[in-house]
Amino acid sequence: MKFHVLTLFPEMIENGLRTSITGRALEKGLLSLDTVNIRDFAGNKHGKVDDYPYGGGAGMVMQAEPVYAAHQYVTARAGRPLRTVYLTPQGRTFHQEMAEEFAKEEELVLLCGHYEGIDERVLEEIVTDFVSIGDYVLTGGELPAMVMIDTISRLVEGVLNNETSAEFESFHDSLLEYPQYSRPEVWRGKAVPPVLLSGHHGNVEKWRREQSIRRTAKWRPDLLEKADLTDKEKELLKKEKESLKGEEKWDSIGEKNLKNWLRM
Ligand code: 4GS
Repeated sequence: MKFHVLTLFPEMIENGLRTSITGRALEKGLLSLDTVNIRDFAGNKHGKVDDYPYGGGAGMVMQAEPVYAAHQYVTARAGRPLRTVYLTPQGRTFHQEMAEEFAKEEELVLLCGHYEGIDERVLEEIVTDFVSIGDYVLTGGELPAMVMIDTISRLVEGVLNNETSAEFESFHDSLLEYPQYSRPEVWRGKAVPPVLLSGHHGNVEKWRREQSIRRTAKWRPDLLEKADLTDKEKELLKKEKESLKGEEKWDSIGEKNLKNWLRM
């Protein structure tokens, strides 16, 4: 899959993505990353691409023409119109199913704004999808673009070591992941759940599935509505719900640790 990123900070995108799993996938040619510096399309020798907002107000606005020219350059090379995402708090909130949809595209353009945003007129001309990564204000669309590319990339065949591992993870079946443990067997007096050392694959799978359901009920009960549980699992859940009520939540675990750190 090919990602084209239109940005004033291409090095931010390059540094973020040519690392770790996405970095290896890019080297292998499973993914391709084309960062396009909007400043190269400034149309003036100073490379100026922003100006004051009409009507006044704080900050600067990215001008329409350099963004349009950069986008034209990318689509002309592709030889066809490309799905173009603009990262903005005004967009639809990004989620896993959206990533699955985008992963079907062969090429995707991501447009990153900086400063106070981009002249509305060019957005109306080129953007097919307005996407937000959450309700908070960032300095630019680069981090959101990287979040999207990272999420979409791991759905591309071959990017994860194990081709099947993406489908077993969080959100695929609307359940949270089960807890993970590694060596040593006992750490600070805390033992690894014995079933994981039993070598009984069936029991391990059963325990993990139960943990996923328990944890989802405890931390993200909203997700359970979408999960498809067997009748047996729904029974289990009913029983668990009572005992979950008395269980410690992250807030109180966090509070306890915070008091320790502060030596309270
Ligand atoms: C987001 C966000 C964002 C908004 C970009 C202020 C610079 C900034 N983009 N999801 N201008 N949250 N963008 O905060 O996508």
